[in-house]
Amino acid sequence: MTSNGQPPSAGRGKAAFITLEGGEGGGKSTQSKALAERLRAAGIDVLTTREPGGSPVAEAIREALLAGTFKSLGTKVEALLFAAARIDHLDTTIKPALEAGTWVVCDRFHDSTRAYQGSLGALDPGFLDLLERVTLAGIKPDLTFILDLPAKTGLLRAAQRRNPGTPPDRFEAESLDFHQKLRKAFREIAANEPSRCVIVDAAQPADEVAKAIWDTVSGRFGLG
Ligand code: Z5A
Repeated sequence: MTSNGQPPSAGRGKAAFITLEGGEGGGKSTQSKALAERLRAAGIDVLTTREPGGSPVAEAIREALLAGTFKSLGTKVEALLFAAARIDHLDTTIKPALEAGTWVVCDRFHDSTRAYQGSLGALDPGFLDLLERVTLAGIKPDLTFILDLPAKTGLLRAAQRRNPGTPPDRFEAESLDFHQKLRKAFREIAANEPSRCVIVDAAQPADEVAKAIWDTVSGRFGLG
């Protein structure tokens, strides 16, 4: 329930909130764009956005987080900063869009905090639950795709895409063991919330991943 006692989707009309999640190089940006194109072709107004970021303040927090500015303060502080960025993103971008009837497709959202900061810092699940409740205040995605692939494949894709001479960012630079734990954490999130989360095999060619996503979206929301 939301703070005003309404169910989470009350007052949003038919606009859906869809998130894409998973480890590095899973193809979230590629698929977010492809899904938005399919939705627009079906006559649906859609906004694509991302986390961390999606609003001017949240983009500023993103830059510092990915540069590793706060790494020395520990995972709990980083989790709070991801949450601060998310609150602004929700207030200034996501909620207004949904209220105006615009669908929202978001590249990463709250599951990334649970998976990354949970795996990185072994944060107390009670702390993560509380942080999530305070941050989301009742707004949860209607549907989440977990783009699943072996950690090595994802890291290789991320490295190939990076400009020569650019170092990996704060999270890409973590160990292979961390990225394998991350994959497990996302799979556990999907297993715990099967009605919201759908695992997609992201090792397939990009158009097959896009087809699997579209088949689910069109079936779930009754699009032709
Ligand atoms: N983070 C966190 O710790 N806590 C949080 O709460 C949140 C985030 C919200 C954001 O980085 C970082 O913040 C992220 C987690 C952390 N960790 N890192 N690093 P980001 O936004 O810069 O990066 P990302 O979200 O991890 O995305 P990505 O690695 O940039 O990849 P992607 O969006 O999933 O994939 P892509 O850009 O669409 O594709 C990557 C490359 O693979 C590209 O060259 C594509 O052409 C190629 N590609 C895509 N699909 C395919 C297929 N199917 N086959 C072959 N090649 C493909």
